Amino acid sequence: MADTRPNSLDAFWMPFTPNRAFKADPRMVVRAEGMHYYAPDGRAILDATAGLWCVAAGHCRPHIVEAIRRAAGELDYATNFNVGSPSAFEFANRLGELLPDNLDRIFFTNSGSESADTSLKIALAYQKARGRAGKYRLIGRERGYHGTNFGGISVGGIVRNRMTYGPMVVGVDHLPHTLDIKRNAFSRGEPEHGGLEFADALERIVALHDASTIAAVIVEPVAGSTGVIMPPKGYLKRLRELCTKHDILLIFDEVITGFGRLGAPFASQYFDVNPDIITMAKAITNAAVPMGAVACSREIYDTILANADTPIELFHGYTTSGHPLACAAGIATLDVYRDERLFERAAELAPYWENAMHSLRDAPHVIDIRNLGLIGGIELEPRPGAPTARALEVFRKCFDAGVLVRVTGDIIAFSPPLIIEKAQIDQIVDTVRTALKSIN
Ligand code: PXG
Repeated sequence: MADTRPNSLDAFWMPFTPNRAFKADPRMVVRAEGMHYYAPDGRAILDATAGLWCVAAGHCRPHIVEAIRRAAGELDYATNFNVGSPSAFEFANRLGELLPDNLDRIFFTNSGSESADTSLKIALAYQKARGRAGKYRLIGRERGYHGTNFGGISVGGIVRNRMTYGPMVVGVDHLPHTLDIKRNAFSRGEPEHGGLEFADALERIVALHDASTIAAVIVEPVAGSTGVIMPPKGYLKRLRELCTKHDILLIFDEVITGFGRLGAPFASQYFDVNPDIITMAKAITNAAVPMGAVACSREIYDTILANADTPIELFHGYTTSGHPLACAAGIATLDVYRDERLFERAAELAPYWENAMHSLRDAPHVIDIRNLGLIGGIELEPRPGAPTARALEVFRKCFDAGVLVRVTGDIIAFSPPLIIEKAQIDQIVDTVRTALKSIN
């Protein structure tokens, strides 16, 4: 086997990673297939996180790999500024078939962060195009995660992602987050309490700023990155009602919930709530090539096109928007989802997954367990004086025992590929239980 050891770890500034700790004690993977990563020594590591919520069809799927290889040798790059390449049109059409009715006008980006910022810019452009330029405010949510660009961190609500970066985008306000462990601990699926009152907080924001100044509300249907927070029953429907009532656009950031995570193509369909804009990324190409997209209603697209006062209707885009390799990967990924019925499979496995997650209720340090679709979150009581230490120890112990989990704060998060087998769900639970028992 080729020598896969890098000669130095210094140059690569790793994202969202304690660089010093990692480089002192590195953890590497060099290969992946199906449900597993492989360490340099050949050890298999079960991927309980689908990479970072993105490898929904499992790793290195041959149909996707082949499509990328073919595209790379056929049309390596073409700009989509004024010159089209067929795969971008084909992929946009295919996405339109999966999305909720009428959300079939697709703008391509390269990541979830770019999708979030693109969606906010489209919301503002739409309000201006229809003669409501005064509607400029953007409403996010506490603990929200919409990537790391300036728009996304402005509407986002994770303090460490915001506090270093100055005033950010102005004219932003935030809804309260929906985590309520006191009332909803150990809920199975959508929590019972708080749906209407958390959503009705939008009425207070409207009362404060007036609806005539508000362009859009952006939320994750299920908040992932912050540590898996479910929408309580009725919450998203109520948000939709209020946005409609006040003529405010509703944006769902489906970067983690898109492509079957909840057992439907998008969370919008799972919750039967139609937003005006959906952002996506990650599993859009099974993460085999970076890509994101923003799906807009025809009303938004048509309004912006009809009211443009220059030939270019929207001054926005990326050199690699709709990149041929990404589109080829995306089309092949949708084939795999369809041919293997992976979204249905996620729905079928969800009850087993729920029982497995909640079987950890009596494990040490556990103060809450949350689940929906093939998402799980286990919240630990923080170690006094050392928040996040417990979860990090669990992460390391699980990795050493051959299971990759995610931790954020004192929450362990799970989002396995949709191809997971029941025995592998059992392996995850057993490994986490052993890890929890072994720490103090
Ligand atoms: N929106 C949402 C809802 C996300 O979850 C992004 C936007 C940004 O996507 P990009 O592709 O720019 O990273 C995300 C990303 C975690 C974790 O541990 C989650 C994300 C990224 C990194 C870690 O849960 N989500």
